[in-house]
Amino acid sequence: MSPDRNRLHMAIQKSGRLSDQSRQLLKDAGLRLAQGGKNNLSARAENFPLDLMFVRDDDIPTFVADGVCELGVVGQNVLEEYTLGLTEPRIEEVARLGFGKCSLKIAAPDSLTYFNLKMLAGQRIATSYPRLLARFLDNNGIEADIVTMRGAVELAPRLGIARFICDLVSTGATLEANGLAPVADVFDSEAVLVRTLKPVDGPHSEKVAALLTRIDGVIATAESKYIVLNAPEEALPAITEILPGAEAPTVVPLIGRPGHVAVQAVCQESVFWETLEKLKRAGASAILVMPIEKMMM
Ligand code: PRT
Ligand code: ZN
Repeated sequence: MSPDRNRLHMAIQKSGRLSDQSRQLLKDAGLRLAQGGKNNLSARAENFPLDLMFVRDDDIPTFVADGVCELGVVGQNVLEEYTLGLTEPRIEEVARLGFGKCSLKIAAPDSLTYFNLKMLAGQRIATSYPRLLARFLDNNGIEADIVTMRGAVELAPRLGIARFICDLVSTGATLEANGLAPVADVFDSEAVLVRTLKPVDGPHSEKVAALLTRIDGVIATAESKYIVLNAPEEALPAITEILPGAEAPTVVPLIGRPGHVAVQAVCQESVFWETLEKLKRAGASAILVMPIEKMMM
């Protein structure tokens, strides 16, 4: 790969749990990605000076820390494991992306009827995240033997490699299928946008800032809704209280209905049916909830 220095570079996972949503994020940010074959290592954005590099998730922190890519999308689990091995900061998290959620957990054989962290002392624990596990054990004053495996960690107890494991869990089905049960939470993770801490030159840093603003907009829009409703004036304090994450709603008088107003607000948190029911009970009527297509703060 010989990167074109007039363009930005972003590392995303080539194929795996984060690939589709990483690409979708960029599409939502208005980038048109050139169609390439599945085996392509990179792709150009046609309408923004950005090249995407498709790599293994484990390599993303290195690419970004080294400045080969100014930006990247990676799981906090992979980022933190990498960062714990550095002597000085070389990469920083700039935004949480809300997908790829999982949790690094310690699991024990499900035959175990009682568990206490102290029971880990002197035991062997298999994991692909030795630094995160070592920090957790350290924080809890426990000395145990960490067995590092690159994959198939859940097989370790059956193979007699370790009694306990420490692995990523999302639904818990893999643990269950292997006769294991979660006993302790080590680290919660989701996909994040990362940037290099290597100095980025002038014109480049403007492009980075422009892209980050767009991505911030996409993240804000994902949860946000525009709410319009009618209400008697005296119900306004209660209604403003209920509107999730709405600052300073717009209030306009309703012609022909004295004492009644229309309220408009951007809600930056999820709006559930329960929220609408509460609004109605507080006196609101004609409640409309609309998606927001684009937003720039
Ligand atoms: O080839 P490459 O190295 O890029 O991919 P990979 O196989 O290392 O990674 P991949 O695609 O499996 O995961 C990429 C990232 O997705 C991880 O680093 C996490 O940030 C995130 N993620 C979210 C997960 C999971 N959920 C997840 N459930 N990563 C892995 N798992 C695995 C887990 O290791 C276990 O084997 O899924 C199994 C457990 O799932 P449940 O649903 O049965 O609990
Ligand atoms: Zn990987």
